[in-house]
Amino acid sequence: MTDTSFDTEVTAKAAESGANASARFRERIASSGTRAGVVDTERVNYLASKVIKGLNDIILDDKVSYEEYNALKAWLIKVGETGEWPLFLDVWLEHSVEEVANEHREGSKGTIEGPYYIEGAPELSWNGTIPMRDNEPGTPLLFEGQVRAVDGTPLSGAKLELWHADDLGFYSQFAPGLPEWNLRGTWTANEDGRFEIHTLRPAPYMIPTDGACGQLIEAAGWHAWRPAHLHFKVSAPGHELITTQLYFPGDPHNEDDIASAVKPELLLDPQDSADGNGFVTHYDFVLDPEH
Ligand code: MBD
Ligand code: FE
Repeated sequence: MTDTSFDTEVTAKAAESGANASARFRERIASSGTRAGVVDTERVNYLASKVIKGLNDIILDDKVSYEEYNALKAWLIKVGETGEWPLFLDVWLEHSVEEVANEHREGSKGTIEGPYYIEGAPELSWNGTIPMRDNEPGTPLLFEGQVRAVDGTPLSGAKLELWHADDLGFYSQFAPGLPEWNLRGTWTANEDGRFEIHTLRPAPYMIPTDGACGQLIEAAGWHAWRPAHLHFKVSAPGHELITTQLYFPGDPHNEDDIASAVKPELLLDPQDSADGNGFVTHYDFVLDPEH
């Protein structure tokens, strides 16, 4: 008998995950209570002028034709129609924003958040198992370690949020047919700042190919892959929250991540588990003090 339980995921479309990512981003901006999305007039004048001049310089230097200009226009319209602005921006620009934002850090390296984070994942104890389906495909992974301050003090009660794709590369709440919190959880470190996260080893991830981003990738002869990755947000009172991702050695896309988000410090070292069932890997998070 053929197992058809994952068919809904296979039909996930760029426009659906794009629409979800756009809606989630708008909600987060609206509920943040900050002035996120509002930038000083002087700064807008400076940056917008620079962007427009940069593009005009490219058009003049590279003698861009009407054919190319209209292809760009059609493509930009499609990015909006397929809801792929979050995907486009996070894949091709966020890594530089992150580099600027985290330049000052002395603790663990961060990297980009990407378009698929959702606040409020189920709370688990320091050694809990991530929410997953009964028949969830994938190899067990025990991810254990400690959260510390830069001076080495263990951060008792630190919070760790983890989200990752399933074995087919789909994120819950962005692809259809998955339980709401599938492969998303929030752990609270114990008295010693330690945690033991039980999850599955994620598979390499291909960004949707049937939307505007996929069209660009194909037209330019690029590839759509990100290496397998675990997304984390780690925080503790009085310390700067860190948003990061961790990767697996030997993944062919660690060297050519479409999102340019891999750093050598973010590679794990998974070992065969002592009980013969999957992998175990150790990683410590070091948080900078809040300034
Ligand atoms: C992802 O899963 C991701 O992490 C990023 C940065 C972009 C697209 C999909
Ligand atoms: Fe991701």
